[in-house]
Amino acid sequence: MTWRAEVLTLFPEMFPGPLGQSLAGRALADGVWSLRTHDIRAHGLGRHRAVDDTPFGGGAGMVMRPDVLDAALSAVMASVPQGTPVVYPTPRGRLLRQADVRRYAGGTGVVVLCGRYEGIDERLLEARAIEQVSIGDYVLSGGEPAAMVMLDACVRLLPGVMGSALSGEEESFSDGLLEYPLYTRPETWEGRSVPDILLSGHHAAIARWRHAASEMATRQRRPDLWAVHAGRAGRAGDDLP
Ligand code: 6GU
Repeated sequence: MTWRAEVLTLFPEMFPGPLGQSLAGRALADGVWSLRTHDIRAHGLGRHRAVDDTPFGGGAGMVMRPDVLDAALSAVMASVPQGTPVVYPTPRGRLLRQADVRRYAGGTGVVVLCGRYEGIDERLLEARAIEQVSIGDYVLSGGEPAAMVMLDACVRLLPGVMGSALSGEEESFSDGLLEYPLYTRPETWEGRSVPDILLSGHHAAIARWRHAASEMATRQRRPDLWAVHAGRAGRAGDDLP
């Protein structure tokens, strides 16, 4: 069955963008997944098809109207399998992790609601089952690039997409650690040699070296991941309300 991505956006022309290239693009052409965009403005109000208005309480920018977004979302939900998750990319969301990506990829697809301007009316998020997800602690001008990031992460996990099934099991986060460093030819470059162990042909010793290198990289670069791996803390953010 084709895994379905349904994207609600004010900028449908941004898609497929990078998702039309390389691994994801080939899988899209092969029918492993489908991508449909839905122009939120088609549900806009009045002669100007308004989708937003000024924020109650004052402040900069515009807020997307809940009635308009609900009309757009309802039209899409009528066409997707029951239980398809709706994801709203926002820096206010919980951080997207590989476990979430696996869950989305393991289902029938996702509906992604891309916001623009300052954001969307909170009541829509309360009234509908919408997962608010952030791709990192920085601010994007809209949800579309974040939607592409999420979809890329999902699509590469779909059956038959990755070049080698093994490369998925050995990558960063598959065991909660960063990936070990990689080397290829030439054996010496700018006076730097490849670690001898990797040329030894001793597969068990190589596996041990790589595991130790993964642990070292994780401890040094991502103490937050290391704490979880070592069982010394809950997941980051678990203590938030
Ligand atoms: Cl998921 N969306 C937007 N608009 N900005 C972000 C983000 C998401 N994650 C980080 N910044």
